[in-house]
Amino acid sequence: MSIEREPLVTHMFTADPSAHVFDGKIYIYPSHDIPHNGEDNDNGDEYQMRDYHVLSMESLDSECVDNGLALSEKDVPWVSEQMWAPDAAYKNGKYYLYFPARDKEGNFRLGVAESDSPVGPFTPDDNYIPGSYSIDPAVMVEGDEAYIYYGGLWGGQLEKWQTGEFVPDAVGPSGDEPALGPMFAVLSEDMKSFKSTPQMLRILDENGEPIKAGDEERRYFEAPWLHKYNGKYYLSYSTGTTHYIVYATSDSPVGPFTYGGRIMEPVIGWTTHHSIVEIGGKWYLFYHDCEMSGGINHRRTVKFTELKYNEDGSIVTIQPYDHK
Ligand code: FUB
Repeated sequence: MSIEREPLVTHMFTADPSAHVFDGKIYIYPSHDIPHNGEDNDNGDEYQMRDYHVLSMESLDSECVDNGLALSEKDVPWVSEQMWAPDAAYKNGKYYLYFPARDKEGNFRLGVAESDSPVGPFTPDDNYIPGSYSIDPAVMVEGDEAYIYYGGLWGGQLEKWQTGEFVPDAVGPSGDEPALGPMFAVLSEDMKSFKSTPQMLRILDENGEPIKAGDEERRYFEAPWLHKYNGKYYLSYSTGTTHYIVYATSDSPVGPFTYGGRIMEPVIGWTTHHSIVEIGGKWYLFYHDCEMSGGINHRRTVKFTELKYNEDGSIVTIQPYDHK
């Protein structure tokens, strides 16, 4: 029986799934949502995660296994709280877990941890990646290079770093001003620092103009993901306030990207966050929603569904509940 569009695990709440195929097996790196009765706010204070568990599947028809504790907040010296959406990468014979969390000053930073196994346990570096800030790291390894993409608005603090320094009361652009984009850097050979100065990716509209901050149906909010299909780079992300997963394409992993369309309509719950991966010659979207918790924003559940392309490379929009 297919578990497509069903919760991958039900014994804990999981979100923000970054899926990969390592050595022929499927691994999913999710956030681990913790149930509590606190209020939701625009700062994301309800997302109180403290550790990571890696999920794995032999195939998309098989049981999804929770491989236990992979990394805990208490083992990372620089972290104060809120271990948000992670990603993982394989390079140099090692597995690397990238994760955002608040440092001791309350600023989100990106950390890295290493393991010989894709399911951990992971050993973290003592400090965050120098020069990193904000949330939602996504790493793409291509040949000898590894690229990291990251950044999210509001609770993710991206708009507070526009000067390169943290400005607590800074607000993002609005109206016709160009929207902020995700940040991007090349990773060092050891995968633990930035080799290039981080830059903001540009996302353009059909006329080659930057997507505007007021264009909330298309502008970047959080949750970047990069994948390559038929020689093109696809940057996909969440639009946040309008709750879409959308994409933009480029001939280069560093852009500029041109807006392409919508991948998924809103799911139950405020956030939407995904990854895209090829498994056995087909493409899949891993995502989360709050259906299992009856719509509680910080009690999310990871699912997957097939993602299809049209002949021209555009992506067919997914209606998350049209199978019900
Ligand atoms: O899980 C906490 C935050 O919610 C993530 O970092 C965002 O992408 C959103 O899914």
